[in-house]
Amino acid sequence: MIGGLFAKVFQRVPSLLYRVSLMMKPQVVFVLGGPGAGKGTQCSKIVESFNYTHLSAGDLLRAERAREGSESGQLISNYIKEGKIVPVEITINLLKKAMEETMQEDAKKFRFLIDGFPRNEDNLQGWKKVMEGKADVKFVLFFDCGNEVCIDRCLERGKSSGRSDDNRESLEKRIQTYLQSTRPIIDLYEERGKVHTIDASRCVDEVFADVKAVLDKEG
Ligand code: UP5
Ligand code: MG
Repeated sequence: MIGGLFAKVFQRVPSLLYRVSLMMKPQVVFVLGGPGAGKGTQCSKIVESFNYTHLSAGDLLRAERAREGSESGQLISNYIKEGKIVPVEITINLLKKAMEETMQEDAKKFRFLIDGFPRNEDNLQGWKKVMEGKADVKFVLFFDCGNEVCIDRCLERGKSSGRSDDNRESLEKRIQTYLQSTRPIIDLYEERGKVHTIDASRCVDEVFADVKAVLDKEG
């Protein structure tokens, strides 16, 4: 009787372990789009309704820039102002650390929105090198928005954001970087059938209605 019970429990251990190990593997949605397309705004709304943790690569870099004793602070500062993409070694370490810390705090928090990354080929290679096999990229949420709308939104925000790159000069560079380096990455995922494109030029709630429909379907 007791032997039978043990046998049953032990039979289930491998499947339980398998399920736990699946649970522990981070599930990632890359959130991409031009500067000011509304990535951060929509990620905040997603977090309110779905079990995701929002990690903005730009926010992590800005925090590292401000951290006392940071060896990369000055480099990050220059890159951001010039709208250039910071070398991936810096960004990937910040993302990995943030993911690990989140999951160490609460193992159930294994779903991540990675906002503003990967932005170029270097980012993609860095992700592959460090994270391939350790995290699953489910799909890309692409906030598609015209350049003029993007610029206007950032300039408007620039009146109060204090961001060193919310000015016309930096914005023109950010848009160029986006078109030349980030769009090809989105296209690459598109070819693999992994992109959900959202028309981000509409008002916040209309955009979110489409985002919600995607997440309801994809989980
Ligand atoms: N707003 C938002 N949605 C709106 C809507 N539907 N209608 C009207 N207004 C809307 O929104 C921008 C502004 O628009 C806000 O005022 C908002 O209220 C309004 P936000 O949600 O902040 O847009 P987002 O797409 O997040 O814009 P952000 O400026 O953050 O995008 P970027 O991609 O340019 O900035 P990020 O912080 O990701 O990166 C900054 C820099 O960091 C990069 O240029 C680069 O130098 C560096 N970086 C790297 O080097 N590597 C990385 O991996 C990431 C960043
Ligand atoms: Mg943002």
